[in-house]
Amino acid sequence: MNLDRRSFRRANQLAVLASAALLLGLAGCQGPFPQSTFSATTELGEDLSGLFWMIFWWGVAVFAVVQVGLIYVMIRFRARPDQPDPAPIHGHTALEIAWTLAPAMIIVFIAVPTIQVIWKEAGTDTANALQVQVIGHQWWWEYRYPEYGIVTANDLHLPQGRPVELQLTSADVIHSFWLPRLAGKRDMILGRTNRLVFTPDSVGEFWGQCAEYCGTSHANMRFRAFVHTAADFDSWVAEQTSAPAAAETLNDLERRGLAAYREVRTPASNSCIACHAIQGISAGVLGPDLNHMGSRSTVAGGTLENTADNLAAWLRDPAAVKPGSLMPNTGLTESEIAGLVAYLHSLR
Ligand code: HEC
Ligand SMILES: [Cu+2]
Repeated sequence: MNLDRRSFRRANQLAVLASAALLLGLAGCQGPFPQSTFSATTELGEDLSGLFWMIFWWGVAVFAVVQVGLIYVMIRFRARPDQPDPAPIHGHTALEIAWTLAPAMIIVFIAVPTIQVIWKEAGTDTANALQVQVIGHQWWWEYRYPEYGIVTANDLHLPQGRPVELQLTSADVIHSFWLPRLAGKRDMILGRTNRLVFTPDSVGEFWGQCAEYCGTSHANMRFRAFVHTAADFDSWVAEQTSAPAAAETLNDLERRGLAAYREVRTPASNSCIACHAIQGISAGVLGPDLNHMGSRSTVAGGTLENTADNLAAWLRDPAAVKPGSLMPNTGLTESEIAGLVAYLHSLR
C-alpha cells in the first residue's frame, strides 16, 4: 500500500501546482491593458480586431469538427477482440473533394473581409491628413512633422479626429511599428516607406513598441502615443516650435549642464554635440533630438519615466539601463550629471 500512498501524494502535489499555475495565469487577466489589440479605439483598430475574432471563430469551428470526427472514429472503429484487421480504403472521391473544398471556402471567407479592410485603409482620404515621418533606430523612435518643422523622439503626439498618415521607415535594421489600440502593426524597412493611415478617435495615452526583433535592446524599444484635443495639440505644437531659453536665463546648475553638453570630450565621439541636436547649439543626428527633452514622458525609447533620477541613471551609464545601447558611457562626473539633468529638464 506504500505505492498507493506515494502516488496519492504525487497527485496531490500536481493538483496544488496546477492550481497555482491557473491562479498565476488568471492574475495576468487583470487590467489595465495599455497594449491590448482587443480594446481598439479607432475604426482601423476595430476593423483589425474584428478580423482577428472572425479568424478565431473559424479556428474554433475547425477544431470542433476535427475533434468530434476524431472521437467518433476512435470509438466507432476501435479494435475489438477477435476482430480481423479492417480492409484499407484507397481513394474516396466524395471525401477528398469535401476536404479540399471546405478549407478553400474557409480561406475565401477569411480573405474577402481581410482584403476589404486593406482597401478601406488604402483608400482613406489623406488630403487633409497629418503627415508624420516615423523612423526606427536601434532602439528608439524618431518623429518628424514636416508641416510644423518639429523633430522629436519616443513620444508621438497626435490630434483627435484628424486622419494621420504615418510614413514608416528605418535608419538601420528592420523594425515594426506596433500601436495596438490605435493602428495595428507595420514593418519599417531601410530604403522603403510604408504607410499607416488612421484617425485617432479618443483622447488619451496609448502604448506601443517595436514588434520585429532588432537586436539586443529590442524589448526596450517602446513608445507612447498621446492623442490630444485639437486645442491641446496646437499648444503642444506651439511648445515644440518655440526656441530654447537663452543661455542668460539659465540658473547656475543649468548653465553647468549646458557647458557639459557643449564640451568636446576625449574621444571626440563621446561629445554630446557629436550625436544630439539642440537648436542653436548642436545638430547631431545619431541620437534623439533633445530640443524639448524636458517635455518628454520617458527616457531612452520609453524604457524609463523621465524623472531626474532616471535621467541621471541614463547619463551615468546608458548600457546599464539599456543593454547594448548605442549611446556610449561618456564618463561624466556627478556634478556634470546634476547639471545636465537640470539643463535637459529645463528644455520644455
Ligand atoms: C555616439 C553618440 C552619442 C553620444 C556621444 C551621446 N549620445 Fe545621447 N544618445 C545617443 C543615442 C543613440 C541615444 C538613444 C539610445 C536609445 O534610446 O536606445 C541617446 C539617448 C540620449 C538621451 C535620451 C533621449 C530620449 O529621448 O530618450 C539623452 C537625454 C541623451 N542621449 C543625452 C546625452 C548627453 C547629455 C550626452 C553627452 C554627455 C550624450 N547623450 C552623448 C547617442 C549619443
Ligand atoms: Cu526595433
